[in-house]
Amino acid sequence: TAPGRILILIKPDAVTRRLTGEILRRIEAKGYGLTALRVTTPTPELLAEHYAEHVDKPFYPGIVEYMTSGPVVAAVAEGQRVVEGVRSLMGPTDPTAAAPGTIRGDLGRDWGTAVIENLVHGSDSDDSAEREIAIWFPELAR
Ligand code: YYY
Ligand code: MG
Repeated sequence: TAPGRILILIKPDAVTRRLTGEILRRIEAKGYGLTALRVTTPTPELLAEHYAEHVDKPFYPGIVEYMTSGPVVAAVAEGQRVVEGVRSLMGPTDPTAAAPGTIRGDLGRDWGTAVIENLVHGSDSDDSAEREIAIWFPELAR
């Protein structure tokens, strides 16, 4: 079957901590290929689209503050079952609870901030991936 695609964001905490290479290394080492890569500081408007499912949540203002605090690295990776594979590599949302061996579990912790700083975003389904790729890389929209 055709390879899948996923939108990955290396969030500002990870970029600031110089973990971009380490995170991309893990994704590449598992065998996925990068097909797009860009450094950008997102606008609140772009974030409202990206986080449409969260805009009404109490932690949303914290998301905007966090995600506009510095540059993010946006990437598209592809491969068979890449959404499942990258989500597994990332680990669950809370880095304190994420298992060792995962990106969030190995590299993240609770810093006492209002929003969970967890280093990385990965689309949670094939449909989410296509929606998010169209937001961050309009030239790659299908
Ligand atoms: O997909 P994932 O990043 O693991 O979590 P989501 O439920 O999509 O939430 C997106 C983002 O929002 C999460 O990475 C941190 C933040 N967040 C939070 O700060 N507090 C929560 N209770 C839930 C999510
Ligand atoms: Mg999510």
